[in-house]
Amino acid sequence: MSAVTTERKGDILVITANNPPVNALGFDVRAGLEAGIKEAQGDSTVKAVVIRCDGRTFFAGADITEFGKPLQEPGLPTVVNMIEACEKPVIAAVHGTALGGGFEVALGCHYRVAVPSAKLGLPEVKLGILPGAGGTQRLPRLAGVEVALEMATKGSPISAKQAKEYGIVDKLADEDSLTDDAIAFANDVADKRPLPVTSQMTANAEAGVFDAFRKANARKFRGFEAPEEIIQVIESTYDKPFQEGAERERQSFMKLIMGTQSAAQRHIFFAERKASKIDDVPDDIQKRDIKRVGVIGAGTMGGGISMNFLSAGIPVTIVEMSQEALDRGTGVMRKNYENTAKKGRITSDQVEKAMGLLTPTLDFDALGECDLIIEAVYENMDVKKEIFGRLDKLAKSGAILASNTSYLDINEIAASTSRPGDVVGMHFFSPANVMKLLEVVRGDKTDKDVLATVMALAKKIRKVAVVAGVCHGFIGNRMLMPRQVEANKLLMEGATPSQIDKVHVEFGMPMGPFQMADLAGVDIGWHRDPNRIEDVRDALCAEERWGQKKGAGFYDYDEKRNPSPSPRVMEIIDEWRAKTGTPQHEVSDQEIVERTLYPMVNEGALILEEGKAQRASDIDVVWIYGYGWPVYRGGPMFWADTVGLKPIVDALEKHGFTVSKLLKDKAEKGEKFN
Ligand code: T1G
Repeated sequence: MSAVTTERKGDILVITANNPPVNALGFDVRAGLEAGIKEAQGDSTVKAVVIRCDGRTFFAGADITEFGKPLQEPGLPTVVNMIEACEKPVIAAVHGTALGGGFEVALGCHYRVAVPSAKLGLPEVKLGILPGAGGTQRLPRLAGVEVALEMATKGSPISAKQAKEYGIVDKLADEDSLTDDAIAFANDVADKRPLPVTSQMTANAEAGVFDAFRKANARKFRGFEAPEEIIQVIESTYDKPFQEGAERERQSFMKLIMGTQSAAQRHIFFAERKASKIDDVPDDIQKRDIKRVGVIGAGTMGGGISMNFLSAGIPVTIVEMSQEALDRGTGVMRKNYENTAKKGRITSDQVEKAMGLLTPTLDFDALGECDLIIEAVYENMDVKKEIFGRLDKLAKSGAILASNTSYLDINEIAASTSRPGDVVGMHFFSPANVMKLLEVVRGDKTDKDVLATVMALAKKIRKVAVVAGVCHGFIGNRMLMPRQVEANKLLMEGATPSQIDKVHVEFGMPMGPFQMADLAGVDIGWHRDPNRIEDVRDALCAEERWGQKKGAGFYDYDEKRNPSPSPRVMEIIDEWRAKTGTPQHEVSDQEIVERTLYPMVNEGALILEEGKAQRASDIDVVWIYGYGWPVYRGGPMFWADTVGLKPIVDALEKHGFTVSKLLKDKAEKGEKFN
């Protein structure tokens, strides 16, 4: 079946592409479009052209799987320029998501007709590149510089309605008659001489718009190369002839796509999708039907977890021990929704709809109606085993019993039931209604259909799910531990909290180990005996320096929670350096990298060795979506490949670490993780 076919509808030639799953603009599609335009040009009875796609969406962009391979002509810029140069009006019929090169094809057309549910966007920046088929030239001319800067540097799609307001879409069609409406539009303009976007006046730009845009987005773009490159391309070409601008765009495109950041971001694009696949579970396995979710615990985690399902339209029964705790929990959920509505991200109707799906109750037995029950209570194995013992008796047959534990043994919890096959870990990351990562912890006896059901549900609630095996801390928190141990040691040896955190923030992390401790709570896991002081952390906790929530932790905080280095903390650290007799030395930033980041790679290799993660790219996904690892570095294992495994092994051995067998073997063989 050809990827592109043509069909006459009266005077109109309809060019249809069909390249599942998303009509990516691979070679066959590009060649087919080229042939279709040539057919229209060569047939005097053709008065106008409609370009459309079968399936779920208009072109979703260039075929990312072709990147890195020799380009097969015609390249996409050539095809888009051909469309634009056609002497007959070409109309794009847009549905689904016209993204990247797909949007650029539409911009090369002379008109755009779209259904209201369509979205149009330039997500190339999320792959570390830029619109490389004229998007940086046509969009400023069509919709203005500000719209082009916003769309191209942030990569978020806009609705067809918004696109019409910007002058990008010429007509909104009915959802169920797009092709007919596009053909009718084509007939209306058939006798008009097509006016290519690039023949229009160059774009106009307010003075200072580029520097103002840079300043307003400096924090968001920190560390990324592509956004600044895009700003420079538009800034240097918006008032120049199209050909000159197109050449500048091509140069920047080539520079970015050859770079490490783009390789990292493309790696994560595919890694995120690969993570949803479980090697020994067929995609088409029958999944369980989840009509109602039960959540035990209406605290921070239980409330956040519940919101994910409510927002996806799934009813939730939430159980607490006291009315006061229940009211507090549901109040926090409502407040969270209302805050989101204040930002314009959801409507007040959506708030009421979500909250309307919530059934708060003190009646534990109400969980008997649920198809999935998620326990989100205190991190204590005895408490969890008691709860699962009760669930075993009251939950309906086939209900999935999940724990939100962040490190406890799922096998031990499962053993407290007569149905270990129904038991699984669902480790949400706080705040659970915001963080995208979900670690799905596979017990030794967890049934395959339970895993498949939870993975599919994760996609429905817009989470990125990664399967982890049972071990202390699963994948993410397990790798956090060696980082924290070493950070504490470096503190004793001469480094300061600020220096260590600064190295991590400059690396691209949202915050360093001590900033993170202050945010999460220095007192998490503390024995709570102020008289038992065995290290710096105990000393801080004994003085109620529990972190941001107390206005003081490793840092001092003002009323707006702005941190500043704390003289008192340095006194405590100095006391403990003396008390333990720890030899002091000048700690370099490089040593901090080698002793806090390299051990994470080593732990990741152990996780792979033990089979607690399916693939190295899964570990990368965990750290991007669970901890804010900079996506332009591709995750810990991808980043290790870019550093080189041999230098990492040498540094780990220099610092006295025991290097995992897998890491050592790969280093010796010159292999990579990904
Ligand atoms: N190329 C190749 N494969 C793609 C693809 C693409 N552009 N987009 C998606 N796929 C695959 C994906 O890997 C998965 O495969 C399947 O399609 C379903 O995707 C010149 C150079 C369109 C919103 O960045 O945002 O154009 O895992 O699971 O959740 O300027 O896919 O099933 O084997 O994501 O419904 C710009 C990327 C490219 C869009 C659909 N375009 N795609 O989401 O399904 S660069 C993009 C998406 C470019 C030009 C430049 C989403 C989607 P598999 P999915 P979904």
